[in-house]
Amino acid sequence: MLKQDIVNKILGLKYDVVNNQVSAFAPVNIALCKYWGKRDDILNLPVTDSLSVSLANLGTTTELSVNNETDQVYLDNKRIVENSDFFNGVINYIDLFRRDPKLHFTVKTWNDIPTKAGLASSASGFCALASALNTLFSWDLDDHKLSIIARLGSGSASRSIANGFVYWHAGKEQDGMDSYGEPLSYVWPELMIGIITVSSDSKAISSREAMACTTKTSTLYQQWPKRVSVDIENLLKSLKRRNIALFGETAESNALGMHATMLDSKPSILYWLPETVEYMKKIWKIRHKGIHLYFTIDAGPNIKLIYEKTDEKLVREHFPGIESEEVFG
Ligand code: 2P0
Repeated sequence: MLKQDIVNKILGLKYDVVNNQVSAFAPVNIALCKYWGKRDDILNLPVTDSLSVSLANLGTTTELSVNNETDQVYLDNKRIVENSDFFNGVINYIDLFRRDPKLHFTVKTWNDIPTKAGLASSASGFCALASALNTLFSWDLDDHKLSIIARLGSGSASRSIANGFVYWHAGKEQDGMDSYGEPLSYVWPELMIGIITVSSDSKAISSREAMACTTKTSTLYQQWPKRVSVDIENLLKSLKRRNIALFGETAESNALGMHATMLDSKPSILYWLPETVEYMKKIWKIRHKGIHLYFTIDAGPNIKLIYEKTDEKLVREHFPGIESEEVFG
């Protein structure tokens, strides 16, 4: 099945531009139980469910307008050259929705976080773009359909549709109509995420390639779906009781489990830098003193701290210069 089939199924074959210029924002989301491995790599359908938390104040803002000349893409106020990876990523996605070949688009996008540095900018980026298209064409999509449309850009974009906790159902259907992000109603006002940027360089190997290599070659990966079920159960339990120990331990261990499957790939994939490991050890040392400080790491070398507001002062003392975010701020 092709992306275009899903777009036609959701939107029909004909629609017109209703607004000439629109703007949309989508938050970054941090996976607490990771999406790692696809059951369909065209539609970005995952092997397992995943669960994330969005950072309400960090994300991507995208301005979309129509013009009659040529497609233009800007990132953080800089014009992106045609046929670069970024340009093609945006325009190939927009092509799924271009009914009139004479219609051209200007896409201006601003990220609050480094692009492609394992800080989930593709998630907020494609979700903001999907959301801007939704307004431009007045599709009036509900969360479920918007999540599916965003997923066609990037898998994790399916979870950037809302603030707070979002559960991405892997689904079983071949067309993926049952694979979407569902906002959860749990609120945890004390919860904090701290971002330690070890490096903002682009990663050498994309998540897509790394996932494909892991699912094909890692023996450990065979255990991954089973462990995800247990981790999700524990995360949901921890959310009900706002149990930071269970929450943090589960998220941290899930992230390390994901990286273990990558190390077990042939060839091995390792996103960490020496500083990443130093920070991990430092966090464990602080935790041994009884502080509820945990971390998660995505497909990059950067660290996201997980803790509660009561420990904000202590965290700032140990990690000066980190960017800390109130999840429900
Ligand atoms: C996640 N990551 O759950 C996992 C954890 C990275 C590590 O989703 O190929 O950019 O576009 O579906 O969404 C990053 O993968 O991959 C990701 P595609 P995506 O957040």
